[in-house]
Amino acid sequence: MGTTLKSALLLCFLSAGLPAMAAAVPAESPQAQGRLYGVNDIPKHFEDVVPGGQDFVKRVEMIPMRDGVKLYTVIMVPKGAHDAPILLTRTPYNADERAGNALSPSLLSALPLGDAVFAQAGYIRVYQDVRGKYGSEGDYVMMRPVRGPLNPTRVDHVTDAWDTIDWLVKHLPESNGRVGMIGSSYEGFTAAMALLEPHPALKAAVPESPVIDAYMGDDWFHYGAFRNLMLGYVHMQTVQKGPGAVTPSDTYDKYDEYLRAGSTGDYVRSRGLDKLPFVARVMEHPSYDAFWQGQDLAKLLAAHPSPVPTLWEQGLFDQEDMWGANHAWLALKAAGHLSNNWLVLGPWSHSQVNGTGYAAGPLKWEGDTARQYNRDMVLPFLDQYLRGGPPARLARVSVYNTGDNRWDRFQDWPAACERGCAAGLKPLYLGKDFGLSFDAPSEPEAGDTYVSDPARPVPFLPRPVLDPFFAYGSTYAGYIPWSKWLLHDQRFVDGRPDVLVYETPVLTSPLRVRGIPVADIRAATTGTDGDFVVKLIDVYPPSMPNDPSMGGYELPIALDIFRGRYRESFGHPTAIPAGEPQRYRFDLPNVNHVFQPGHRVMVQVQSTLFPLYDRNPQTFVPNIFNAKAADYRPANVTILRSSLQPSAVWLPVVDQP
Ligand code: PG9
Repeated sequence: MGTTLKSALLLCFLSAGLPAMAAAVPAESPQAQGRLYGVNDIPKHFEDVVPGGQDFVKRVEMIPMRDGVKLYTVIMVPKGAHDAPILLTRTPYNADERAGNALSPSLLSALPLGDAVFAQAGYIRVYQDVRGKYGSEGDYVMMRPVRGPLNPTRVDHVTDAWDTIDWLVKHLPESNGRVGMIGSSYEGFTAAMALLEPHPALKAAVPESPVIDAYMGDDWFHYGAFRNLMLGYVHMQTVQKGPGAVTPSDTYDKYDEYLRAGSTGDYVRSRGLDKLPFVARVMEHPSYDAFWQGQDLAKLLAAHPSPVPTLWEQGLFDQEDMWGANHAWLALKAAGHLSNNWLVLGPWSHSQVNGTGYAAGPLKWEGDTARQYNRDMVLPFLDQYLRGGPPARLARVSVYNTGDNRWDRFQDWPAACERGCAAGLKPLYLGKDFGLSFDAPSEPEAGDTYVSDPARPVPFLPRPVLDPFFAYGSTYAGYIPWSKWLLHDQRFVDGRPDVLVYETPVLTSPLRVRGIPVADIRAATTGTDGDFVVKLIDVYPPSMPNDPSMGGYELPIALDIFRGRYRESFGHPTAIPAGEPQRYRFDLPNVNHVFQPGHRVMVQVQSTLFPLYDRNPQTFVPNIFNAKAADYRPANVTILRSSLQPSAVWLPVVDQP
C-alpha cells in the first residue's frame, strides 16, 4: 500500500471513528472534558487534595498601608483557633516561601523548623513581604531608613508594621488581639524598626541577629572596611522584584575575580552594578557620615525607647550581623531601659536559630541549642506577653559558654569591662619572640615588621572562595564554608610572612573570658593608610585523642578588621602619617569562653582579609572605592610592643566558673 493511500485511510478512520467514540463516553469523564485529546493538559484551575485534610488554613491578604500600597501577607491559622496570639515576620525573602509548604497536612510540618514551637503552641503565624518585594506593591528600598532626612516619603518599616498589626487585630477573629514580631537578620531589622513607634497591640518582639548598624559591624562594613561579598546579595535582592540571579562571573574563585578587577569600584563598574541604586548610594558614603549615622538603629531605639518587652538574640559566630542585637541592647542599657530588654548570645552562625544548633564549625554543643533557645526562652517569653502565661524567668542575659558547653545566666553583660563591671579588662601583651604575656613589656623599643602587599592579600578562607550568596534566599542553602568561616582553623595562614602570630606558653590552669575583648594595637606603617585585622585564637593541644581532627586546631573565638584612616573619627578619615606610631583600638566580638589547660592563647595580626573585605590601597585616597591601580602599594607595617608603645588584646578575664 502506498503512503498516500495509507494516510487517506487513516484520516478516513479518524474522521469517521472519533465522533462515534466520543458519543459513547459519559459527559463527566475526563475524556469528555477534553483531557484525553484536549488542547491543553494544564487545567484552568486545579486544587490539590491533601489526603486526610489539613489542620490549618492558609489565607493570603493584600493588606493596605496608609499610602494605599498593599502588602502581600500570608496568614497561617490553626483550624479551630480562638484567642490565639499572632506572630508576625516582615520579610524581603518571599513570604510565600517563608511560610513553608502550604500543602502539608499540619502547620507543624508546613512552617520552617524554627517555627516548630510556635506551631505546636497554636500561634497564628504571619509572614509579610516588605513593600516592593515579591507579592507586595510599592517601591523597594534596601533597609529603608526611618522617615526623615534619609526617607522623604510618608512610610517606613515603622508605619508598615503599625498598619499591618492594626489590620491583623481587626481582621483575624481567631486572634486574642496580641501580636509579637520575630525575625532574623533583615527580618530582625524590620522587627526592631517596629519598636520605634509600636502599635499598642504589639506586645513582644524578638529581633534575631538584626541589622542595627550596617557600617560598624553588620552587613555592609566593619569599622570602615567594606564587605565586598555583600555585593552579590545586593545583586540578588535588587535586580528584580522576585528572586534575583547570581552576579554574572567568569571566575570561580572570588579571590581571583576581585583581585583582577582592581578597586571595588572597578569591580562594580565593570559589571554594571553601579546602575543598582543601593550600590551607587553605598559607594558615595564610604565613611560614617550622616547617611550611616542616621540609620544607626541602636541610637534611634535608645532615643525612642519602647515599652514592648524585647528579647534580643545574637549569634556568637555570626558571619553577617555580629553587631546588631548586642549593641542595641547595650545602647538601651546605657540609656537606662533594661527593665523590658533581654539579651541572648548563643553559639550560632548567622540565623542558625532558624535551624538546628548541635554544632558550630568544629564545635559540638550539649544538644540542640537552637531548639533550647526557641523552646526554653522564646516561647515562654512570647507566651508570657502574648497570652498571659506564667513568667518566663529569663535571665537578663543568657550567654552560651563555649568553653564549658552550657548556658550561663547573668544579671548584666559584659561580665568584665573597662569601667562599671565586677571585673576589669586585663591586657594580654604582644611580647618578644612572638610571645603573649599579662606582664607589660620592658624594652623601650621593640616591634615586629611585615610587608603588607595589596597584590597578595591574606585570604579569609582557603581558596577557592565562592560567592556566599549563590543560593541565598528563603532556603539559604548558601555556601557552607561561608557560614563557618569565623571558626575556620587559622593554620592555613599562620605561616605567611604577612601574618604575625603571638602565643602564650601552654596554659596550666583555665583562663575564663566573659565579655568584649578589645584590640589595642600600636603600629607604624610606611603607607598613609592601612587596615588592621586582629584575631583572638584558642590553640588546641597538638594531639586530641578523643577528637583527633582538633589536634592543633587554631580556633578563632573573636576577630575583626579596622580601617586605619578612621582611627581618630569614623566620620572624618585622616591619612596615617607614614612612619609615625599610631594607636588602633577597637572592640572585638563577644566571648564567653574558657581556654582550657593544655591549650594556648594566640593572637594573629595582619592587614588584609580578602576578598570578604575590600583591599586598602595603603595610600590615602579620598574614596577607596575609586582607588587607582597606582594607589595600591606594599607597605612595611611594624607592630610595636615596647614599654612605651605596647600592643595588647584586653581580655575580659573572670575568676568564677
Ligand atoms: N544578612 C542579610 C542581610 C540583611 C540586611 C541587609 C543585607 C543582608 C540577611 O540575612 O538578611
